[in-house]
Amino acid sequence: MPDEGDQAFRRKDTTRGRWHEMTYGGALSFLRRNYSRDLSGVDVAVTGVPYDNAVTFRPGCRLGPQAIRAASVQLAELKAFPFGFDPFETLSVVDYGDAHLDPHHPETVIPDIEAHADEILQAGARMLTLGGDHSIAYPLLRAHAKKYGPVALIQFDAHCDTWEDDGKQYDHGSMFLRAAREGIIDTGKSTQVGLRSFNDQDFGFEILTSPWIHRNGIDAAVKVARERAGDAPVYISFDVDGMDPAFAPGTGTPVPGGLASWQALEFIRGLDGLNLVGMDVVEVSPPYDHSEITAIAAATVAHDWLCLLAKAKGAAVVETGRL
Ligand SMILES: [Mn+2]
Repeated sequence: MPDEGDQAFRRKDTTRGRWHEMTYGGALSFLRRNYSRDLSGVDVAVTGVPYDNAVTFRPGCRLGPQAIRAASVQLAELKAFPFGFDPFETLSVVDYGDAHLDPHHPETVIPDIEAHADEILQAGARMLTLGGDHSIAYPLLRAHAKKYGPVALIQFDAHCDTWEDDGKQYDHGSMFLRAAREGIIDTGKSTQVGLRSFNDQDFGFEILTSPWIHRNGIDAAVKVARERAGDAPVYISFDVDGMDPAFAPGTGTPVPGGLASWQALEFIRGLDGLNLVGMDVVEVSPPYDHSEITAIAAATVAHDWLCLLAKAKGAAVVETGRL
């Protein structure tokens, strides 16, 4: 298992022959970082989970990691906006490649993602995970809770993803209820951001719907999420369908009335100073995207999270202009 996947980079024995792997997965490298499986001294490992068997409507987000990596390259050139620094002068980041999965044995996928996450977290790095459908957050949360204890979840989404299932099924609309019941999310410290779907219960989450955010503004929304999280370990799960289809058309279950990309970015940047332990960016479906709109937005929120980690580690913000 540890030697499988990304064979173009990792196969050492021969230049000949074909090999079996997910041809739709593999590393292009996020933000032009080095591809590496050596995590000594590494602060953050960026990794893809190219899996979309758990979608309920349009598929395609197994191609998300490659699209987000490809879209990220234009952020790799200049100093980060609005921070005014190069985050990689402070923060050591590698592209760890993708989790190697066997989608034709779906019962293996959850444990394999969790093992992949354990490998990274136990080596001492934080994870920035590129999905994949939103179901991948469940094994990621299990691995993070093993390391950090129950996490405060800040979930960007059009949907609550806390619907009941039969306890055996694995879809991208029920995993946060399962995670809450397992105690790996502290719902009392968690916030769902941008919702515009209905569920009879909130299961203890604070829900900031998109209409509420549109009426009350980003600052008020950020304040709620910050106060709830306190000093708890914060895991951000960013489903791109939290954004409006105008800003994120390339996704499987788009819902009108969502956040603009600027609102999402302002929200992420507003989480500065919290105990940020992990992030995933999920549900980018390139076949439904146009002009890389969705993939660029996804790459940018991920990039800004890295900048917050760099700032927490001492990178000095340079302010020019009115921010
Ligand atoms: Mn979701």
